[in-house]
Amino acid sequence: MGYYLTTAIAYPNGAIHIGHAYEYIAADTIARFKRLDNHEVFFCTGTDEHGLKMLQAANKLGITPKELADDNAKNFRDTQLALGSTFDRFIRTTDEDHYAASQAIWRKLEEAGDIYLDTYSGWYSVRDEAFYTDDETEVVDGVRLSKETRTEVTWTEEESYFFRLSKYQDKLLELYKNHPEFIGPDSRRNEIASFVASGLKDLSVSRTTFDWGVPVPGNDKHVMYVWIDALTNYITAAGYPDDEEKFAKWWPADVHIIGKDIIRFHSVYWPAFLMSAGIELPKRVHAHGFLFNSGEKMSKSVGNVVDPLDLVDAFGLDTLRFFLFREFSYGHDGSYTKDSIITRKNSDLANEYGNLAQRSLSMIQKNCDAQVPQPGELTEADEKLLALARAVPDTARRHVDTQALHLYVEACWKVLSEANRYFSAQEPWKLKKTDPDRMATVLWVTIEVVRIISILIQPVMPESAGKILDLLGVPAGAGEAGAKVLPTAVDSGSGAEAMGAVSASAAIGVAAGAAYA
Ligand code: ME8
Repeated sequence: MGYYLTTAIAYPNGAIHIGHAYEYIAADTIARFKRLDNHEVFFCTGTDEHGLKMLQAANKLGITPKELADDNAKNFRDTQLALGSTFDRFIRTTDEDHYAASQAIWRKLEEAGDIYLDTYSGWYSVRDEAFYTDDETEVVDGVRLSKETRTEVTWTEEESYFFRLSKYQDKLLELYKNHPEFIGPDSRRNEIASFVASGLKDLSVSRTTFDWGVPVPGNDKHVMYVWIDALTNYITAAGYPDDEEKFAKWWPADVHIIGKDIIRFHSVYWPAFLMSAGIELPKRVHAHGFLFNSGEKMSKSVGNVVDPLDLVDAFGLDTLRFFLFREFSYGHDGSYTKDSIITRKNSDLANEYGNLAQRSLSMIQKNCDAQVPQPGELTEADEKLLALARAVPDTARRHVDTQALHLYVEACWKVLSEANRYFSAQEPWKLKKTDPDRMATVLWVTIEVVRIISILIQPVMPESAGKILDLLGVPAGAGEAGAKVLPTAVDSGSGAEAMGAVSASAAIGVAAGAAYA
């Protein structure tokens, strides 16, 4: 089954920051989870290179916007790779196929009678690349700001094409009512529905005062409003308009992962454009919260922009990836400090996961000839723990499908906590002398749980979970029909026997612990 997911495409007008990384790592985790669960995945990300914001940033540096975009798009791409992102396409809105797709959708909107020429006068925020009405702005200390985003707006008056957004008000309200899953998390839906219900004005969709954009077909004086071309990236990547086979395979997208500040563009404008063009709507738009550094919004002027690779250097990639979903609800804002990362690393990773793996594996190494032990008859406590672990794949699937990544990780950690309690209560180190068969069973149950959770958590921590699976002798093959794929964890009745020898490395304990030391 195919699964198409996207991130927002970032403005490459500056450096990539931890807020961007939060989105990329989340999307990558979902992509990896879906692959593990035997879906064919298409994961698209990229950069949004047109518009006044890019032009102004380039002017300040004395370079062309294309030069600025080339430099920074490379940085965004390389950083995503360094964050472990497994995207299938990195789209740049200056790509040739994207010009073709943007012009094709424009013509569709025109054919539907939804584009007309008029004059725009109103407030424009370059920071947001958004238009605001008079009452959506206010003057503070002599500067006019958008009330919602607090960014400066400037008066703009020019000939412009308009899109008949007002025509889609009722259809959009119907969409939110009939497909409540279209906007996630649930809490965002009402906010959007009441914005639409309060009345939609037609949208200015072209500019004439600069030319850094996709030319409007048939009128070279105009370039498209940057959001028209930006949103279109999602269908360009899926093959629109020429590659019909590809488009049929991937579109509609399963989910657009975005931040909360751009939900209006994705859940109001984008579906309206698609309805007008007669193109199917994406199945879901999920907005995550904002990430703050020690409670402060990151900004270049405050000088607290955090380079995600600095955090990777300081804590390790898997720790960072894990921390983001263990610490915050994927939908709400979150504030982190270096101390909060260290605490999670020590308590959740080193203690609950690393130690459990290390203690059970080193006992097997020493006492069971480094072979997965044969379990004897299972007690109620054994059965209870195994049942808990075997229920997690379905729970995880459910949470990943609604992008509740924190609940997916939490479900895994609940089982690990339970397994730690079980291990302490069973005291296998004492059984060694009194009842070696029972010791073997306890060790088998424990590593069976470690195996299931390690398989499940690979999308979040590919390297560390992979290392533990290697120690368990679980063969690689995630994404194929190998033993690391998710369904194995479900039909795991005979799971541990299939593992074979645990790593014969004398460093077993060290290596298992080292994943989180
Ligand atoms: O909005 N925490 O680009 P962008 C979490 N080009 N997420 C954050 C964040 C933070 N502190 N700061 C930004 C744009 N983001 C448009 C998108 S899509 C067709 C066009 C998120 O570079 C933000 O919400 O300003 C968005 O999803 C993404 O990073 C890119 O932001």
